[in-house]
Amino acid sequence: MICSGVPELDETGTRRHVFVGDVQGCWRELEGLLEAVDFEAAHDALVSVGDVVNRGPDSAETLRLLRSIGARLVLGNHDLHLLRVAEGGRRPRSSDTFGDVLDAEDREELLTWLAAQPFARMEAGCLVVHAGLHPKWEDPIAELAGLDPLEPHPATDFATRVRFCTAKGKRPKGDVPPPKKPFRPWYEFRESTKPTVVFGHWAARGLVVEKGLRGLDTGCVWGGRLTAWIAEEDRLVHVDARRAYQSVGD
Ligand SMILES: [Mn+2]
Repeated sequence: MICSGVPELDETGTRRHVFVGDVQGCWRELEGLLEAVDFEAAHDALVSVGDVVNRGPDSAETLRLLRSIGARLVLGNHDLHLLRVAEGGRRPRSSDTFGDVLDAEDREELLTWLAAQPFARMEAGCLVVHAGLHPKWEDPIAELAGLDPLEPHPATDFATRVRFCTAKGKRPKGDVPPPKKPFRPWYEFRESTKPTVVFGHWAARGLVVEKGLRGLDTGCVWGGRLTAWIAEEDRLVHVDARRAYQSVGD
C-alpha cells in the first residue's frame, strides 16, 4: 500500500520498504544510498530488484553489505550467471567482474545466501521481479516459486531477461535496436495496474514511474545513478555513480 505521512510499522515490524534498482557491484553507491535514505536495518527493509553483482567493481562487498542488513532480493540474470559459473555449470565471460566473489574466503556463505533468494516476491503490497512478467501468468509468484536458480527454465529466463514481448509472451531475438510490433514493452500487456510491479533490468529505458509500475534501473554501473523508491512515502532518492564502470553491454 502506498500512503503519505509518517510511516507506521507493518505486521512484521517494518517501518519502511526501500526498494533499490540494479546495484551491479556498485557497493560505494549502495552505501551512499543507504545513508541518503537514513536507512536503519533494525526498522527498514531493503528490497533489491536483483542484478546485485557483476559489471561493477565490488560484487563481494555488495553481497556482504546486503546480507548483513538482511536485504530481500529477487534474482537477476547476472546473479544467476554468477551462481552457475560458481557451480561450474557455465563458463565465465571476459566481461565478468565477479572474480572477487569466487575468490572470497566467505564465498560459500555469500553464494548460499544469494541462491536462497526467490525470483519474485511481495513486499509492501508490491510485486518485485528483476525484468518483468509474462502476459499469461495469472499468479507470477506461483509460476516462479521453487524454481532452481542453477537450472535453466523458461519461466526464470523470462522473469530475469524480458524487456519486449508479444501478447502471448514471445520474446524477440534481441532488444537492440528496439523490436517493432507486435513486440511491446512487457508491462504494456498488463491488464491491471494492481499490484504495483517493481522491476529493474532496463537501464536503457531508465526510470519508469507510472501507475502500477516502478522501474528502478537507472544505470549506475554505466555512469548513471542508483535509485531507491521508498514505498510508504512514494518517494524516489538517487545517488550519482562515482564514474562509469562500463561503457557497453546489457
Ligand atoms: Mn538484468
